[in-house]
Amino acid sequence: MKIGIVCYPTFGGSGVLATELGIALSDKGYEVHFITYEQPVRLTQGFHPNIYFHEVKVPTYPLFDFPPYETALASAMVNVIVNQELDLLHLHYAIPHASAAYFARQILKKSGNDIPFITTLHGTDITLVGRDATYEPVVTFSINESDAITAVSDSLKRETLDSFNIEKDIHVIPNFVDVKRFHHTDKNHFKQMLAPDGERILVHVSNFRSVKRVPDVIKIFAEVRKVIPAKLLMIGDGPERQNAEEMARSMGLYSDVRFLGKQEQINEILSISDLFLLPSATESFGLSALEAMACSVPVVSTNAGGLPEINVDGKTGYLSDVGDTDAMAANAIHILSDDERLLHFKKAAIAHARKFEKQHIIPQYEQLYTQVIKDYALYKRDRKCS
Ligand code: GMT
Repeated sequence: MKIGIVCYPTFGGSGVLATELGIALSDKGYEVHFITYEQPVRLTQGFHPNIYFHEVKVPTYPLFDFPPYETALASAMVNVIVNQELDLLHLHYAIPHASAAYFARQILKKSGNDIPFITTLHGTDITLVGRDATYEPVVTFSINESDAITAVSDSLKRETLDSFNIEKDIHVIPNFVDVKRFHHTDKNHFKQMLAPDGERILVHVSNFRSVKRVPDVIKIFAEVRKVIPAKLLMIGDGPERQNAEEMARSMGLYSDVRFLGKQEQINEILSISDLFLLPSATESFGLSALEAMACSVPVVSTNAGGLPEINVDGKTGYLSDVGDTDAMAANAIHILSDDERLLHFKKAAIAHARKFEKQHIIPQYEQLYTQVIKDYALYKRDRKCS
């Protein structure tokens, strides 16, 4: 089977998941073609003989204030589908991937080269961006035109059905983690460098957008540090980073907070961490929290969106209302203040993360691909006959 994957190539969870899916499929022998404007971040590690990357180039012209990416993407889809004889397109993030795929398919129908497409909804394409009246009609239309729709959590499925007029079933296929890569490894020398006096290490990983409520991470850490010797590692970059750095400085915490920026070997950093903080305003799933749990790191998070589906309150960590930094700090202190309790949470985190191992989830995508391709072949046959 030849599959085209369209995603955002950046550090965001949807691009990460799409890339991990492509790698997993290629390991199983599928031919995978990524179509996007840059090499996806996680594709830079190692060579994968079954993976092809097709860069979408958007020529600029003095007339364009906004170069038309969607048009360039639809054209790239047409070319790759025809030249590589793809069987299926899998789009991650509705905007503008699903509408570009619809356009590409309309073009290909003229020559009979059209193929089915599946749209996977990841969160902000529904919860923040897609609902905006600027995009809503196109998002609703192109989701409905998809041959199958998947959402990464039950919560996101509910939210999509509540906010859009969706005429099809939405399959929930949760995100997954590659435990061969994300597992606890002994990096004690590294831990000693960052926490020389045995301080607890708290960690936050995100793209530092306002939805992540990064200032809450600093507030929680400030409370924890009053009670427990601790260090905080801030991984990633984005619009809220500078504000968070200033906050840490003005609160006198800077010597205990390290802003490490974008990192590729996140599993090594997670391996030396004791607690993951994710105080997001909304989170369809929280892939970063799942990767932390797979490395044996408990999670203190909000109860927003799909987070309760991965972080089990009182077992793998704790859930609190959005903005309740006092409760999140108290929960963090509870977990970190006792060695035995911490170990208990760590073990529960890893056990729960294993339920989301990639070998349990990838077959769900394979099954859906097979069904969609079969149904589309029947539809094309009927179209030809009529
Ligand atoms: O969280 C972000 O800002 C990035 C965003 C994305 O679209 O890349 O992540 C979304 O998709 C991830 C993968 O499915 C989920 O784990 C994240 O929870 C989700 N983010 C939000 O819902 C805010």
